[in-house]
Amino acid sequence: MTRLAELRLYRIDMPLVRPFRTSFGTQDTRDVLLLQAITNDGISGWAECVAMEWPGYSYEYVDGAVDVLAEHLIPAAVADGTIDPHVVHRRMSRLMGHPMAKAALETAVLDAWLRTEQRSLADYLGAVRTEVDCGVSVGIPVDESIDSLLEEVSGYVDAGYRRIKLKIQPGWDVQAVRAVRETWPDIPLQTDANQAYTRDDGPVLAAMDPYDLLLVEQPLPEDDLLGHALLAQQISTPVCLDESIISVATADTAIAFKAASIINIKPGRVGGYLESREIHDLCLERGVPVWCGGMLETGVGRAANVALAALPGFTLPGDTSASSRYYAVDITPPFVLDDGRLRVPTGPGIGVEPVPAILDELTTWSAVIDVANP
Ligand code: OSB
Ligand code: MG
Repeated sequence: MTRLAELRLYRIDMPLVRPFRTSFGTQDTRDVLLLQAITNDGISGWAECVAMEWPGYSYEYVDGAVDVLAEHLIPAAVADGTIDPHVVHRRMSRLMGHPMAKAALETAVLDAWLRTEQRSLADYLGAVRTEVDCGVSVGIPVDESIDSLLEEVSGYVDAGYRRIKLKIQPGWDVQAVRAVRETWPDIPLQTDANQAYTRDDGPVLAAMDPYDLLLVEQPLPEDDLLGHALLAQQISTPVCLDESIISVATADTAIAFKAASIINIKPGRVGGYLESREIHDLCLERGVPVWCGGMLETGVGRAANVALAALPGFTLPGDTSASSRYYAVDITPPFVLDDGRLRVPTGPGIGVEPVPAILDELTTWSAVIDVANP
């Protein structure tokens, strides 16, 4: 019987092609935690933990993810060597929080299991597309100039991206949106505030209504569902939630109380691809459009996200950009945009793996954890 023999953790340092500034901070590099789940017959499952270096987007962060994985999640979920991702999911659900760490462990096991079964993640999740429409998330220019913004957006429009998302915050909002809309009257456009506004900011958010935005993402703090519902009554731009949606239950609540009419599904934020699929199914049933968010993933996380984005309810372009949007050198063969789309991997599991020499060169720390003592 196939069982898990060993888990390897790697931390890699990935320089971004340009700094990424949001309302919660600026990043120049991505400190990525990778998991490799190795079976007794030498098959490797791979996953990327999307926690960032510091708790700016959510409370999780890389050091914390390493700790909770090594001390709690791995011992609780895979000590007997199971490679059944549903068993791993159920066992981890008895521990609170830490969805990004849980998602990484579940996905590494899921990938190993699917490779053993010779089945692709896209097929397993229920993909209906062979390629997905791609958008791009544009940070706040470090020099806060509209010229820099237009230059960056221009590069993405030329590259073929099918939707532009502008990061906004108080002081960097209406002007930026107006400039991009006036330069590209027809491009699908949306904004993401990462919780930077308050319940009193209805007027400034309404000031962006004339620019034909697909949605505004997470304007208010993550715990303020009522605030989002009240805001949705004050603006005509649809409200989309990212940080607030951490589970099927929160998605159901947000929809029922009209706090969101569109949902960004990020597997790390909700604890994995199994939970992501359930949120997708619920939203499809409720007629709520979803799209696949991103966390500046390497090719490992990107491959799995692209598979998820191929499900039928993902009707809006995702933050599933090409490798070159983020990194000069990706750790997998690069994802390349073709007519504004990325191809869904078809190989077993997530369909890609790190190039050993590149992984080796970028690794700053690694650990081996024996998981099964038969
Ligand atoms: O809020 O969607 C977000 C990146 C890091 C953390 C949070 C977010 C983002 C992005 C970039 O917007 C998405 C991507 O291109 O990966
Ligand atoms: Mg977001």
